[in-house]
Amino acid sequence: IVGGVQASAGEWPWQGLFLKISALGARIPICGATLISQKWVLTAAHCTVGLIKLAGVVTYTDYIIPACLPTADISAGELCWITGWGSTEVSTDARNILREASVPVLNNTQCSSWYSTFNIFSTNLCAGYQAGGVDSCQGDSGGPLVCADNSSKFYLHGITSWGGCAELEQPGVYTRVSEYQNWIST
Ligand code: 4AZ
Repeated sequence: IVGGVQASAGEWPWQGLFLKISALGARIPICGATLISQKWVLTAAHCTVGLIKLAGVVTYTDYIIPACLPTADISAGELCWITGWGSTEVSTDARNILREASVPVLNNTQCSSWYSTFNIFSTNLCAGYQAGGVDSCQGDSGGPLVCADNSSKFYLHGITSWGGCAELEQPGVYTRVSEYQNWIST
């Protein structure tokens, strides 16, 4: 996360992390993930495959709580939260402490005009600022973009996917979770 702050313990209790165990036993962070039930985690397809079934059943605690799945699409202008252990600047390695930042949802037409050489599909959601400065980055992908409803309940609206890292007119591109509601729930 670029342009964010450290999260406090238990603030984002659905945040997951995929680690690779190297041949020498080192734990190497690969991607973020989001807990959506006692058995299932959502991540980005380029991390592994999108829906991961856990080997066991997770016991919820104050620090382990799933994010809700959205029941409606999110509107442009809504302020949401991105979290992860990814880079805090362009081309640096992942960090040890979870970080958070808030970013507004952009409309896809605006986002497409900035990403002129890439396709922005209706299954994408863009979030960030025209000037950049606040964004997800390398190592955050697969992790959540959550938005609170008016009773402060958090819904998973995006899965961190691709983009620049906090650069001018290159907002973060996320998977629009509301477009995958049927696939996730069946
Ligand atoms: C990455 O490389 C990455 N700002 C993830 C998200 C974004 C850029 C890069 C979006 O994992």
